[in-house]
Amino acid sequence: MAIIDQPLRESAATRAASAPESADPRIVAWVERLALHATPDEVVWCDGSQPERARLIRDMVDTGTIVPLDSERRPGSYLARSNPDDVARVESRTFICSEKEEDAGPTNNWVPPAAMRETLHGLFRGAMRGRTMYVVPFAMGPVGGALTRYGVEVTDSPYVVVSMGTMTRMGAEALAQIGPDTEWVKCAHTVGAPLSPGEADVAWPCSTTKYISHFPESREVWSYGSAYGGNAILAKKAFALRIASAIGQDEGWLAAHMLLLKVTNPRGRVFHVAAAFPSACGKTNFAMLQPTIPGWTVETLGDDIAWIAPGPDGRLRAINPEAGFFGVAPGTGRSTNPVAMDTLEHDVVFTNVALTDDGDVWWEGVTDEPPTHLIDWTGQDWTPDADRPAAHPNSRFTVSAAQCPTISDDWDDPAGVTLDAIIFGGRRATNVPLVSEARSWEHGVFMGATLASERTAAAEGTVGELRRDPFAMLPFCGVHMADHWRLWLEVGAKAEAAGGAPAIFQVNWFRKGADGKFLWPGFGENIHALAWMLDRIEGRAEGVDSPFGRVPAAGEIDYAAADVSDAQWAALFGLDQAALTAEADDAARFLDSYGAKVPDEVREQLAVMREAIDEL
Ligand code: GTP
Ligand code: SPV
Ligand code: MN
Repeated sequence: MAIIDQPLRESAATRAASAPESADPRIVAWVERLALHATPDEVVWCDGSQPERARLIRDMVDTGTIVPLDSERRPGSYLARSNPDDVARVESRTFICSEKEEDAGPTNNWVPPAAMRETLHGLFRGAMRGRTMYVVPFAMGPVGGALTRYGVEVTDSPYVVVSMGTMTRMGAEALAQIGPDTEWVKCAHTVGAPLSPGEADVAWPCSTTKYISHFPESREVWSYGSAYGGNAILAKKAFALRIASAIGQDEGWLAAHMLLLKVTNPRGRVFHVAAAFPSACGKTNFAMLQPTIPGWTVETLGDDIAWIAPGPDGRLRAINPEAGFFGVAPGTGRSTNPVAMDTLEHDVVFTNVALTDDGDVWWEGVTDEPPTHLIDWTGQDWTPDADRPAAHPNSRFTVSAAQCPTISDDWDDPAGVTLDAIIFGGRRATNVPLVSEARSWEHGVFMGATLASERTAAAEGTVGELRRDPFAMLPFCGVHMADHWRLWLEVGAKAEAAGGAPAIFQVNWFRKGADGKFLWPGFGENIHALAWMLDRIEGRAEGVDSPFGRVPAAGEIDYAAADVSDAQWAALFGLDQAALTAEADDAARFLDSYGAKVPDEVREQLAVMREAIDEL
């Protein structure tokens, strides 16, 4: 072994030493150490150029990791099929390794950092043998921007490199920004599938052992064994939410699992809105909303993550730290999300969707009727009589934000945009009304803290089961969740003192009738709820009180225009005292599960809600 390893190690170290001139010595040293330990065949520093991307894509086509799609139907686009055991985030294998357990909180898997480092050290030893180690410098946010942060991901997956190239500002420009005083996040990733000399590779290398480990204090992420999405594209959930939520605690800003959009009303007034919905609950769709009410325009700034910080005037400003969309394919179609369909016409990497006989992609919901024959996401023949979906429910597209037709001019403004409204929402078959407005910032924080949703395919677990997903951050909070709530209270209080915090609302597009069908048509019709929220901000709508805050008064939303009947409308706002009491009891148990750190302000809001329920 040692004899084989020796020359490889030397070549790896030599290449690491030949890092770009602009590379900070700390990065070079870190890469060198990692290369000596993980023993890749070679080390490649990525510059983010088009030729580099083309080379990586060619290599992946050669190894079968991706399949080129028909160049007339879908120019510049590819299909990747993952290992069937590597299809979503693995929350049970995601760890927060803060020094103190109380800083991770009861809803994160905590492992003492020293123990996790030892485990990872063992796993990473020789893990990249037979592979190339890519060094991927990246910026989260516009390069040079005030809220922008930097990181370096080291990975042995070309699929991850190409994904990082789409999802972040990746390459030489980002690297040049990391100087001796720049804080940068270390992201180490391996698929955990070393190759022996002469051993043939597989299309999607990964391991049955998986560790997605975060060290909030030292701003590090170490990911082993998966190449899928948030497990491996470490700029995204690992850095921009888990590590960023820890940085935000130290610096007084908020990392949020939120889309960002700009909306212009018929009178020309512009609003910026951030919305938190749990995974696979409609962020991408809402960010690309095509209003059905004439005179309203919605533009897209981001579809998954927002960083929110006090601006120079004290009001809250937000940026989308990402540069692309890693969006859910199933359910995306011309009738639901035409903007996404336009965005996906070229230069897309699809993962785990089905392949048509003419070299294009297909997934459930893209057309009403499936083609008569497909190759499904596992590579098997598929016909409409098959009793399994052709595309995996968590199949996704990776595409540059810049090619979205509704992308807003200010989506990459380094200063960010001033926020007017914040929305929380989840999938709730019962209880939660279509739309309501928080009575205060504290009430809004309570709405976020007690947010619940039925599970989706975006992570392992039983689809449909109700779980609390505070701030849509349950799987993404790198700190104790109640500390996250405390920070929200503090940041809001400061913004209010400085001239105004955004108004907070709650929505639910997913309430069902007795027949089990959605009561609300959703998608483009969601503008009715959004317009009401912004009318409230402008003082053009009054609303009426309810246990959930202000809800639309009669006549304030023209639901008939959305083809919703009076009975459906009533059901969308139906209040069942017994069910709401049970809901409040559940919320109380949920808050208790976070112990003494739960802010009094949040508990007080539950008491207010209970009183309102008792009075029904
Ligand atoms: P992540 O990328 O996992 O964070 O998901 P997301 O929150 O961006 O969710 P996305 O917009 O991709 O939507 C997920 C699923 O919900 C898709 O199948 C959509 O078609 C569906 N969906 C989105 N908006 C609506 C809506 O207003 N009504 C209904 N019924 N379904 C919706
Ligand atoms: C989510 O699950 O919320 C996603 C997909 O946006 S992933 O990047 O895999 O986390
Ligand atoms: Mn998401």
